[in-house]
Amino acid sequence: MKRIMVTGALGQIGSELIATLRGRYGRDQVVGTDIRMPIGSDPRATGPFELLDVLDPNHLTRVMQIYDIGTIYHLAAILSAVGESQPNQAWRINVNGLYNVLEAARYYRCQVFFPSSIGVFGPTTPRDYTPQDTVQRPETMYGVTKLTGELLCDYYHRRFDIDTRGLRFPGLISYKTDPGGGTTDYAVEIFYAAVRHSRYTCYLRPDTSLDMMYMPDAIRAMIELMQADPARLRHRNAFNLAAMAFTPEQLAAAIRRRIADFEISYRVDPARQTIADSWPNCMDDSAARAEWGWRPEYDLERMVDDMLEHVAERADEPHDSTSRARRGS
Ligand code: NAD
Ligand code: AKB
Repeated sequence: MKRIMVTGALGQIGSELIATLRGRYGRDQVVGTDIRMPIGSDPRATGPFELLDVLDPNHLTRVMQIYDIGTIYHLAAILSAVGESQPNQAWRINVNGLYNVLEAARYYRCQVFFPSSIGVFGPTTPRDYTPQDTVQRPETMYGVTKLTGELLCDYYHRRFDIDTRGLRFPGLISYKTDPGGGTTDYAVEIFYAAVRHSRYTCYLRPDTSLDMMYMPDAIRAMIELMQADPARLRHRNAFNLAAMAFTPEQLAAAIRRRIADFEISYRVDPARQTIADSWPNCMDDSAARAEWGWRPEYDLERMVDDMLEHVAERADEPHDSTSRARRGS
């Protein structure tokens, strides 16, 4: 069996994806790659791992040849908040990096997974139950790069018959690896702040509704889409994907039902608020449900129970609850 390669494997999604893929297909079948290396007893180091910059096409193809890669989960990217402060870098990594991956996939005839985002929509898109096929005029560099990615993946499928598939992820919530500088990171930070200090200062307005998803659903969705019968896929790049939509005040209320003295206050960051205001309140994911049987397992209540349990277990570990967006790393 040809091997699977994951780019950006040390990020929020990649860290959990390589563990799941290795559990399913075997440790040596999954090659993690990133511009950083896992260190010490990091579980992500238990299996093949290569230092790889997706902006280096020669190194990319060499790694693919050495490991006989048949499938690429291309996760390396810059997220929305960091992307707005470094638009040039966001374009280079998100677009040129994807282009290098698609060219390599064309050469080695690989299947490619591309993660798109709710960021591909903009203020002129219908905000409620955003349709699968609708207006896409994003106003962030992140959105521009993700929309370009969707189009490039469609093109490589149509023109070169590459099996490209993609999902428009909502904000992802997880406890194993910190989020990487997005607009939705508050929905992770809030749990650490609640468990440690019983209070959180949120950078979005209390009524800002956004789609969110718990990481186990996101990982399952990626693998299910990649295994789906291609004859049933009308959209490929990329499917709207939904599980729950909530505002900061609704999430805070759900946490308060479990931590009675939890308090939330608000100090709005205009940059991230502007991004959030341009994204949908909630998406219609009926195409994913119809074409490959998508069903989320975690709603708000179940996600909050699970997050609080696991974040409490990690309460003694060092953790910087400010997101990478604010830290700029
Ligand atoms: P992340 O920021 O946590 O991880 C990205 C990884 O890419 C990092 O480990 C980083 O070191 C690596 N990277 C950066 N530049 C690189 C380069 N030039 N070459 C190789 N690796 C490089 O991101 P994530 O949250 O894991 O997101 C993965 C993908 O999913 C991204 O494309 C993102 O746009 C998309 N996505 C994420 C979310 C979310 O909420 N996490 C939502 C929608 C879409
Ligand atoms: C971000 O906020 O940038 C990501 C995303 C929704 O794409 N979480």
